Amino acid sequence: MGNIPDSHPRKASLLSRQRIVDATKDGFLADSAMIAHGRGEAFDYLLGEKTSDSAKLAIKEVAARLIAAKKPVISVNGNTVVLAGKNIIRVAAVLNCPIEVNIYYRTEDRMEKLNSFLEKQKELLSQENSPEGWKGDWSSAVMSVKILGKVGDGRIEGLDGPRSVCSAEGIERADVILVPLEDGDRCEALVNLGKQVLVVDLNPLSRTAKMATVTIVDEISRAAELLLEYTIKNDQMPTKWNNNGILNEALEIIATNSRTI
Ligand code: PTJ
Repeated sequence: MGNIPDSHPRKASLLSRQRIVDATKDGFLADSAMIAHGRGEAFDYLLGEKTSDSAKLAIKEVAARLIAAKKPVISVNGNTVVLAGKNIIRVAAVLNCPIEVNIYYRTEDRMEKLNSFLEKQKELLSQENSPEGWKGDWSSAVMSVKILGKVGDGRIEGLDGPRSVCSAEGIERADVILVPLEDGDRCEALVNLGKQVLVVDLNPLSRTAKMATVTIVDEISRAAELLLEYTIKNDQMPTKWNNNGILNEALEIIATNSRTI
């Protein structure tokens, strides 16, 4: 995969696909991770494989709400860690908020692997220069990001079985949760608990996209990069957000692109 020329129009997509393939072999991902990724790819293709202006507005809104939150948390699953783990850690460092590994297909082995992967990434990122526009001690900001989730001492009321398990210090007590690639039931349960649920989902028709407080209809690695930029910029307060409006705009883009393909 290293030999895809930069000029290849779908280079980013092919590299992401390979990351998913490699991480599956290494046991980081759920068996159905490729199916989920493929569904995402199909929607991304229809969206033109770029971040729309309305998705940019949603990313800005998410940045503002995470900054204004009292107890924010970023919940990550396997696909998110593999595709956007580095920028998610950078965002958490800027926000000074924890990351919780919370996976749909929970096994001790995957929890352990994802957790130690993020801890290793933290060490690497702590050696890098601080991101553009950020001032302060980057190394200590990165190393202070707590990776939660191994201890499942919290519960999400309204869900049964392993899906209800979470960290008491993370999701259970959070007022604002950023949770990319969320599933519909859990999104609904978290909203019912009075939490703000901020999601990233390429499918504007998914139950998650419709249930969430703010939906970013964009690919997670692109969205995470912009979220980092906007979180550092910190130039906006949360607004009175019309999430249905943003979903309709995504559907309009798909409709327009479908006519011109
Ligand atoms: O790591 P686990 O055990 O938590 O499992 C993670 C997956 C993603 C396998 C699990 O949550 C799952 O099965 O998800 P779904 O129900 O298939 O939903 C995935 C949603 O994410 C779909 O609506 C996809 O369109 C969307 N999606 C997939 N890839 C991306 C994406 N959205 C943004 N960026 C992507 N790269």
